[in-house]
Amino acid sequence: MKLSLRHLLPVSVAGLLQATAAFATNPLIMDQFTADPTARVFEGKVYVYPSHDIKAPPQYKGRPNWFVMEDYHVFSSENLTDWTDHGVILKQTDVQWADPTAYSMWAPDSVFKDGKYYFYFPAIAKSGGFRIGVAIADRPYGPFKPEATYIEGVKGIDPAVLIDKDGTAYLYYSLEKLFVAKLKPNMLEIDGEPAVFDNLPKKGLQEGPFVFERNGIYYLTYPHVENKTERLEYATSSSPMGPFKWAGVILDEAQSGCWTVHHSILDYKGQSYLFYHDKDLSPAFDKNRAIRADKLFFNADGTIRKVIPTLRGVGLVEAKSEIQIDRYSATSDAGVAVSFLDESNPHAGWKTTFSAAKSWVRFNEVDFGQGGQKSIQVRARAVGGGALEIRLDKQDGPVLGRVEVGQGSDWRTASVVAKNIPAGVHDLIVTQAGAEAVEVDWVSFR
Ligand code: FUB
Repeated sequence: MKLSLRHLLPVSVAGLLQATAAFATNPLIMDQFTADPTARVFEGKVYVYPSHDIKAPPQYKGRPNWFVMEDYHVFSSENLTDWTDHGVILKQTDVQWADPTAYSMWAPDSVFKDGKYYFYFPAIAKSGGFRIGVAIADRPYGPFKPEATYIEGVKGIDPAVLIDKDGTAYLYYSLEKLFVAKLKPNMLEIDGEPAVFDNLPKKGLQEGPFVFERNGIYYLTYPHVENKTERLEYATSSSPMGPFKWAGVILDEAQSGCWTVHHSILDYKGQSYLFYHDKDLSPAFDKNRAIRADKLFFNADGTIRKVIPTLRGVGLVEAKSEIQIDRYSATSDAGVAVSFLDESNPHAGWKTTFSAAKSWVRFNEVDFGQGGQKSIQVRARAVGGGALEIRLDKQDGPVLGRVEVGQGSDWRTASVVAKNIPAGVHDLIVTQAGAEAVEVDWVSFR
């Protein structure tokens, strides 16, 4: 079970605390729905500014089965494993110009300039239509104070800001197509008229632009509906204002059928990452999404390699933690299934069911530290009684232990003496060792 501190606290206390939880795998945040992640490096840490999907409250009178969003949280991490939720940084009722009945706090961005953090967000204005506002803070986690009015001359959603090498800031946003406008040095007004990027694919919605510069190439990355749902594409230019030339696909349409795929791209400690979302916590309703991260790689010529989405994600997992093997790196061709532990509460996470002799799961990058852990603990159940074998690095790697799971329908924590536990980072292979099916919640080395 993947639980955060928030699950253990009364709501009033949780709202005040900076809750920390180890979410090295995808999705990154388990205790709430999150979408549209813009990741930035501030003060040496990764800060992720997502939007916040919620279930429609009774007072919501907008479009049914649509995005419902009333506020923003920000999450930070130094290691991409332990994420701190800094709580609500801005809510619709704080914004004078926004319609507080619209629940339309869609995809945001945050940038740092001259000692201040500028948070750009869309919302439906009291005067009608989507507008883009700015809120300002001294720290990346707020408190953010919204400006009294939206940015004049801009109508649309999904703001993203690039501050170029010469200090000039550009605002990108979308309204069916993608737009750019230069920002004045005050970061609050546009300088001149917005321009549309109209040489990108002519057919299908484009939104969620995210622009960055690398080795003199400007990359405009964006979701585009080429077929049925959004996929991530990119185009390149020698100028932040374009024209941008279509260059390829970064992420294919989600296999889950999630219609949107808002994203951002970040370099952190020598590695590039794609932050994006899917609907892991809400398979039947793709307006309740969950943010994810996977590694992204450039080719030597500056082109971007397609990202293969993973459950395993990007953070190292400590051996002593409750290792969620349902976020596996690979499995045998048959005999392994993943499902919610509690169908009525997806936030409680998943279980792995092994249903064939020798079926296996590989979970990469477990950090054993100095090694020498004494026991293997497995939270599991096996109606007919069963067993698991846990090996290191490969299917015929050293056996760390064989865990017998007693017969019964209750979840229990089985324990066995651990052997051969090495130091450092290794992959785990968990295999069904008996003939009977076994369900596993987590594995831990203590
Ligand atoms: O989250 C609401 C909207 O869905 C975003 O603004 C779009 O980019 C899409 O992800």
